[in-house]
Amino acid sequence: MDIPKIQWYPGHIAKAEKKLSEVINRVDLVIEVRDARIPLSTGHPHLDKWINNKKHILVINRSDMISPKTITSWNKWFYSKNQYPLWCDAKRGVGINEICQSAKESRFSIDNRRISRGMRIRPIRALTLGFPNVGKSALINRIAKKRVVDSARKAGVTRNLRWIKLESGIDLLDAPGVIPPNLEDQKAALHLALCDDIGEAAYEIESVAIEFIKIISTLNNDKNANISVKQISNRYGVDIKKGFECPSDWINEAASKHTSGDTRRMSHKLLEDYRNQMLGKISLEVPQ
Ligand SMILES: Nc1nc2c(ncn2[C@@H]2O[C@H](COP(=O)(O)OP(=O)(O)OP(=O)(O)O)[C@@H](O)[C@H]2O)c(=O)[nH]1
Ligand SMILES: [Mg+2]
Repeated sequence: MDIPKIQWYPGHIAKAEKKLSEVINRVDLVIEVRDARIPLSTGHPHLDKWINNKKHILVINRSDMISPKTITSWNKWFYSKNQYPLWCDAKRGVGINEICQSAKESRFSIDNRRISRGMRIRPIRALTLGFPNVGKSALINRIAKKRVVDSARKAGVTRNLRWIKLESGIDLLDAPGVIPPNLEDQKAALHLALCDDIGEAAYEIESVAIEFIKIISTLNNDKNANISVKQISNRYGVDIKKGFECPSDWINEAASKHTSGDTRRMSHKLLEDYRNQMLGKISLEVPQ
């Protein structure tokens, strides 16, 4: 891959990881949140260490951003690995009941274990864990049924650890997104950049836009990725298939139509349009 190296590990995340490591032993349940457009790249390489032998619920958020067909094929893929993700759209509140139900089941089994050991029952402690901007805080607000924590459209909104007490006997911990200090997998880093899961300061926008067009070109033959060449071409009045041949020429041509020839602004526009679903429900990763 010829894009400049993508690295992002802001100070607040380093601090948060340190604080997390201090409380992690007191946590009973980890609610892991991933991004449906990139369910593999948003799987944290150190997750097993965080979970240790705690209960674990895998939530794949932003289900509205990929097609139902892609979800079905991901489910087949996950089931074959004995993993059973719960899909949700935390923005609109879809799939939240199933997550609450699963958390309650975890609570019963933790309560029973404490009773069998002669221990007092207390609220269970659940941590929402995942990469920045995947929708952890939005999910907490949905579970709590009111806005209890900040949630907004950029990576790095949650800066501190914050406990939320729920009536259902569950204490939920909102934490900043975590990310490995070293983004060794640069393909995953590119996916994180495209989905706005890492800050823009971490990469050069034109190179990332060029890589985006190359990814679309590769995914174009995969039905699961749900690429609509027509929708993308019509939006900019420039055939995206030309971009498949030479991405930088496509950006130049689109820039001359839309951003007075400014290719940087055009690159930004293309990525923002993708993130705002103006190009359709495109999944950047598909099960292999
Ligand atoms: N389309 C869509 N948008 C979502 C969904 N969940 C969250 N969002 C939006 O994504 C943005 C980021 O959500 P947050 O809840 O702040 O994400 P976070 O994981 O807490 O981010 P950090 O605190 O930065 O780690 C917000 O603008 C949400 O409205 C979803 O399921 N679908
Ligand atoms: Mg947050």
